[in-house]
Amino acid sequence: MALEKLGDKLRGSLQRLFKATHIDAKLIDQITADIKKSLIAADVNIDLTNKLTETIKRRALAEKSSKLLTAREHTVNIVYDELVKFLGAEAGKLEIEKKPTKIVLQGLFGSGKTTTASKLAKYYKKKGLKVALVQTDTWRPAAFEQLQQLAEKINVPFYGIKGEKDPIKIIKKFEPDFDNFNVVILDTAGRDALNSELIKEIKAIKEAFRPDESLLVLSGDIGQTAFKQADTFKDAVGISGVILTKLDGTAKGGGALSACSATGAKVKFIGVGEHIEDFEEYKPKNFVSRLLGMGDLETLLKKAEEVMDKETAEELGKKFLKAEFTLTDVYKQMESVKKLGPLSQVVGMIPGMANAIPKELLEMQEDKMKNWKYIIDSCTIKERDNPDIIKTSRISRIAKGSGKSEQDVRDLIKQYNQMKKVMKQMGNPKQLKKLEKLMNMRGLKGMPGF
Ligand SMILES: Nc1nc2c(ncn2[C@@H]2O[C@H](COP(=O)(O)OP(=O)(O)O)[C@@H](O)[C@H]2O)c(=O)[nH]1
Ligand SMILES: [Mg+2]
Repeated sequence: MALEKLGDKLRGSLQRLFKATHIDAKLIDQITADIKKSLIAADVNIDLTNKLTETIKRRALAEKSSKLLTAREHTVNIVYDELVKFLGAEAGKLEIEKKPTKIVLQGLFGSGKTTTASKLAKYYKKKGLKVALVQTDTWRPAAFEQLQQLAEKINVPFYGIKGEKDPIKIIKKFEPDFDNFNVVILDTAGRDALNSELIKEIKAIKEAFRPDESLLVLSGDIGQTAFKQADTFKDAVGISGVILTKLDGTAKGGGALSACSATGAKVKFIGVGEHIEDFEEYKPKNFVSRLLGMGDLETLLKKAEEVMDKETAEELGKKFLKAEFTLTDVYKQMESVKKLGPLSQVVGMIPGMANAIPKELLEMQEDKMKNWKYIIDSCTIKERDNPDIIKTSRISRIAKGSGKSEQDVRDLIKQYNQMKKVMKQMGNPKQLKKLEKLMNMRGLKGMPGF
C-alpha cells in the first residue's frame, strides 16, 4: 500500500486515543505531537505540519462532540477531516467529455511518464473508451520501444516514428487519426531539470497538440521538493493537475502529497507500483480512510465490480457481513479476491480490518488459499453448503481426493469457522450501525450492507 509507514504511525497515534479512558488536553497534546513526528518522518514541510497539528489541537479542544459520536470518535473524526484537507480535500476529477480528449504528460527524467501513460490508457480502456498512445520522446533512445511494448501489452493503438528527432513532426503526422479516439495520451521527453530547452520543447508540443489536460508526472520520492517542482512547471508551461508516482516504495510520499496540495495543484491519480494495474484515481477521503485503518469500501467495491458482476459482489458482500456463507461462497470469494490484488491490500480496505490481521499472517494465508482451492474442489456439494458435517472420515476422503494432507483440510475448516466468527462480530447490528454512521459522514452511502 502507498504510504505504509506513515499509515502505521498514524494508526499507532489513534490507538493511543482508543485506549485512553478519557480525553483531555494532555492526551490531545500527546497525540498531536505524535502525528507531527509521523508527518515530519514522511518529509512533510515543517511549517505545514505545525499548522495542521495546531488546527487539530484547537478543534479537538474547542468543538463539542455531537450526540451521534462519542468523544473518541469525535476526535478521530477531526484528525481524519484535517488530514483529508491537508492531503488534497477534493478529488481531482478528470472527466472525458469531448472526443478526442487530449492529455499530455510532462515531467523530468524518470518521474514515471511512460509507465503512467500506459497505466492511464488501461484505466480509460477499462471504462470502455477508445484510447491511443503517442510517443514524442525523441530524446531517449529506447523511449519508442518502451511505450510501443506497453501499448501492445494492453492492446491499445500506438503512434510514433522511430528515429524521428522532431516531436512536432510526429504530432502533425498522426493528428488526423486522433479524432477516432475518445482519449489520446501523449508521452513527452524529460530532462534532469526544467531547463530552458525542456520548457521550449514542451511549449512547442503543446502548441501543436493543443491538449485539454496537461498533467505533471512527479515521483513521490522527491518528498516536499514536489512543491518547487510543481510550482516551476506551473509557471513555465502550465499544468492542469498532477500524477504522483512511486507512492508504493517511498517514505516521503506524505511530503509530496501535502506539497502538491499546498501549491493548489490537484493530484488526479497516484501510481502505487510498477505494474500497469498499480494505479488509482486519487480521492483524498478514501485515501485517508485507508491510511488511518478505517477502510475504503468504495474503492474495494469498485474493484470488486470490475472483476465480478455487481449483483454477485453485493450478494457475496451481504452474505459475508451476515456470516451466512458456505464453502462455495468462500470459493467464489477466493476466486474474485485473487483478482483484486494481494490480500493485504484488500483487507486494508475493509473498515476495522486494516489492523486486525498481521501482514505475515496474510502472506501465509495467500499460500494456504492455493491449497484450499483443491480441497474445496474435492468436497461434495452437501459438504460445501454445510461444512459442519466434515468430520474424521470425510476429512480423510477429502485429503486423499485433493492430494493435500488431513492437516490442510482441518486448517481450512478451522479458518472457515474463524472467518465466520470474525464476520459475526463485524456484522453485528451495533457494529454495522457504527460503520453506517461513519460511512454516511464520509459521504460513502449506498454500500451493500449499509
Ligand atoms: N515502484 C514504482 N515504480 C514506478 C512507478 N511508476 C514508474 N515506476 C518506475 O520508474 C522508472 C521510470 O519510469 P518511466 O516511466 O520510464 O519514467 P519516465 O522517464 O518519466 O518516462 C521505471 O523503472 C518504472 O518502472 C510506480 O508507481 N511505482
Ligand atoms: Mg519516458
